[in-house]
Formats: sequence, structure tokens, C-alpha cells
Amino acid sequence: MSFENLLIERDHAVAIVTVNRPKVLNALSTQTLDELRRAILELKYDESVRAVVITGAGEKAFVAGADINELAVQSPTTGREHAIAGQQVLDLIEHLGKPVIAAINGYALGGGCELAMACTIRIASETAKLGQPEINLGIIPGYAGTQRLARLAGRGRALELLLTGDQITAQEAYRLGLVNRVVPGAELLAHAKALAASLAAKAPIAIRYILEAVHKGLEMPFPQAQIFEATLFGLVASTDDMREGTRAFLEKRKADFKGT
Ligand code: CO8
Repeated sequence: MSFENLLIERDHAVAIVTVNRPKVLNALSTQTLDELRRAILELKYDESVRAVVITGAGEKAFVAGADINELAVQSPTTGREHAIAGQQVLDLIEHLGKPVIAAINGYALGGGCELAMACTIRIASETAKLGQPEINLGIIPGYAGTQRLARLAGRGRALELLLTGDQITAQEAYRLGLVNRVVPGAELLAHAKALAASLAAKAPIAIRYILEAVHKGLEMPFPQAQIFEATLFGLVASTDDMREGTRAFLEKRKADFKGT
């Protein structure tokens, strides 16, 4: 895979995707979003990849939002198309079936915060700043930020962030439940990679079903979600990894999961 605006590296079963437009604080142009879509699809079908880390190039930013140069000249129809295309890319990330860790190394604003929210787990550096500043541009989030922020941080907090457009610190984001962990900047990538590697060593089918049970189940009425969970539970009971995991426990050894 080679891209103009993304760097893709591999560290065993972990793929690291770096949005690489540091001169514009890694803003998501249409091309960058399309590259992200193609990269994520490749990683989805690459069985040797079991977890993904997404981060931004340079010291300053994870992703400072959609590219405002493009937003400034959009029309109602291209704006709608652009929003739908972005939503689809973020949906692909959310439904990758493998854990995706956002390593938030600086500004995660607008589309950047939305990208982070589509990831499974968010780890922020102590100096990161998060927010949805669209209101200050006279627009609203378009990559499902109104929806994911309200689901992650709650309706009241989401409304405050969306309406004020304020940037918040990593610690404040942690307090709101918007990020899972805050670590020193120098340790961020190593921390994200280590977490990704530990998730990559777990049973891939069980990981996939947990992701599906949470993401799809939360959109269902509770009794239906329970049946959905029970069905997925039944399916994992058919896997070699279930036999390996339970046997390894009883034999007091580390399980070796194969993804079958
Ligand atoms: N798009 C394009 N260029 C950007 C962006 C961006 N989002 N953010 C920063 N840049 C550029 C700057 O223009 C500047 O370029 P140049 O060097 O040529 O002047 C360069 O990056 C460095 O930025 P600054 O000089 O501004 O750096 P500062 O340290 O002074 O400030 C900030 C950093 C606070 C992050 C500031 O750059 C900023 O406020 N950026 C914009 C943040 C923002 O508003 N993001 C939301 C964008 S809207 C959005 O994401 C909507 C998503 C949904 C779209 C739906 C489909 C249509």
C-alpha cells in the first residue's frame, strides 16, 4: 500500500496508520479521506493484521479537522456528498472487526475528533486538545460527531462542546469519558502500540463479536440486543479458540489463539 497522505507501517500483527499532512496539521482532504478508506479496507481483509493504531504526523496535531480550504468552496450537494463519504469511512473504522486505537498526539478537532471517536479506544498525550469547533466556522459536524459525541460523553456535555466549539484539554476529555487514557507525549505511540499488541494476541473472533455486540447491540432494543449477544456467544462456542482458551486455563498455560 502506498499513499500520498498516509504512512502505513507494520509491527507484527499491529498496523500503524499515520495521517501525514503536517503542514496543514493533518487536515482531512477528500483525497486523504479516500486514502484512509482504501487503507482501512486493505487492513480489514489482511488476516495478519489484528489491531490498528491511527495517529497524526508531526508534533502538533492528530488531525485538525476536515480541510477548510475544501469546505470554503463546497456547495450544498458536494457538502452532502463529502459528509456522507466521511461518515462511511468512519463507519468502516468503527466496524473494522479489529480494535483501532487512536493515539491522539495533539489537536483532534472537528473531523479529527470525529475520527478519534470512531476508533475503539482513544489514548491522548497530555498536551492534546480536543473539540468540535465547527460552530465557529458557521457549520456543524458532518462525520457523525453530533451522534458519537452524545453517545460517548452524554447529551448535555456533547451539546456544550458542540455549541461552544471550545477546545478541551486531554485531562478534561478523560474526565468526560471522551478519551480512555492520558499519557506523556513521549510515551504515547509506544503505549498505543503495546495496547494494540496485547489486543492482537487475544482471540480474534471473540474480539470481533465483542465489537459487534457493543456497536450493533447499543442500537437495538435491550431484549433484542440480549438475544444478539447470546447468538454471538453461541457462535464463539464453536471456535477452536474457545477450546484453546478454556483448555489453556485448565492446563495453567498461556493460550495461543489462531483466529479459527
Ligand atoms: N484545514 C486546512 N488547513 C488547516 C486546518 C484545517 N482544518 N487546520 C490548520 N490548518 C493549517 C493552517 O491554515 C496553517 O496553514 P498556513 O501555515 O498555510 O497558514 C497551518 O495548518 C498551521 O495552522 P495554524 O497556523 O493555524 O496553527 P496554530 O498553532 O496557530 O493553530 C489550530 C492551531 C488551533 C488547530 C488552528 O490551526 C485551527 O483552529 N485549525 C482549524 C480547526 C478547525 O476548525 N477544525 C474543524 C474543521 S471543520 C470540520 O472538521 C468538519 C468535519 C465535517 C465535514 C463534513 C463534510 C463537509
